[in-house]
Amino acid sequence: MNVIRRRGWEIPERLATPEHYFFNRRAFIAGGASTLALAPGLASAQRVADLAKLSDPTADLYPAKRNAKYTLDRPITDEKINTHYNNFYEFNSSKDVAEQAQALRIRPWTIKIDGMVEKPQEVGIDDLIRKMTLEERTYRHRCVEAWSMAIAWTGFPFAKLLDFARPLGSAKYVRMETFMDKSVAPGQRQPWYPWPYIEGLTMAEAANELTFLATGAYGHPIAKQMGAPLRLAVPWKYGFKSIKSVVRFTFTDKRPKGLWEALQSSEYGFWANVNPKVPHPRWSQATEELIGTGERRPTLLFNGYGEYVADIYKNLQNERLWA
Ligand SMILES: Nc1nc2c(c(=O)[nH]1)N[C@H]1C(S)=C(S)[C@@H](COP(=O)(O)O)O[C@H]1N2
Ligand SMILES: [Mo]
Repeated sequence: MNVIRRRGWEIPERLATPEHYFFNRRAFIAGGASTLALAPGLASAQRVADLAKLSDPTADLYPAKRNAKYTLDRPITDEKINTHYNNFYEFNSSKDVAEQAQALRIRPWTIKIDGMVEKPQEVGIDDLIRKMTLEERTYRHRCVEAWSMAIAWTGFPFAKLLDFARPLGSAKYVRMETFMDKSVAPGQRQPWYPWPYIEGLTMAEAANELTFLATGAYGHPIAKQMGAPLRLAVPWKYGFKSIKSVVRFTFTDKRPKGLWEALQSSEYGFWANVNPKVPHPRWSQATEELIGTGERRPTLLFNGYGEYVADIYKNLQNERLWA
């Protein structure tokens, strides 16, 4: 992400507080995997991943069977690269958030479902996951900053969440919200961002077969820096629509305003569909860099997913669909 409103005093987080001391203490307290916790070099990325796998109550559901329908035109991005190049502004505004994000506690984790639904409810993440059938899907991901990755997500279609949530016929949008906890997420102490992170979809977008809620990636529960324990994947839209670490789904008839739209509406809007012909106000969207390989490729309309989603936008040509 890239916003004009960067203040002179907004220093890169990696030059600021040594949060990893804080993280080490937490990982220790979290316990559960005490042999790992006692091992030297705990903070290494591999050990963090091992710890997550051991302590996740749904770890037995991975790896899930791959859905062969969704294929890629490029190799899956190496997991080490993907887990060390992330946008997660709750922690910091560099791509280097992996270590800080380990401070997030992802159990217990309650999802609230409210607004225009038959019955508002709260559900624990493990109960929700066990009501679903997990599958693996390979999707491309195109950030508005003109880089891309390819990921093997594990999760379930958003349509299954709709079955569970039972929204009323009068609901027009689903508004999603990320956790809010300044004590673990230093970025949330930066008051110029309109926290919490919000994103929204129309009901037609939410119900589209591509719209996916990821609980895992690379064959195991999803890494914290990628949005554990539940994140959205809408691969025909710019990456900022794919909200991480969701705690709430609200069904509404008002169009939700996302964090980036609230911050800079001249650059980031509601629809944010990928289109190589419509430049961002400050850079071209014609090509993208494949993270990890350095390769540049032409960007595809709807990020290559037009056959699934173009129909949604047929009668919306007067809307700002591409930013
Ligand atoms: N809560 C939250 N969700 C978020 C973001 C964020 O900063 N906070 N960044 C977005 C952006 S700009 C992108 S490109 C993707 C990055 O996902 P990744 O780190 O798994 O590649 O997450 C999106 N979802
Ligand atoms: Mo992004």
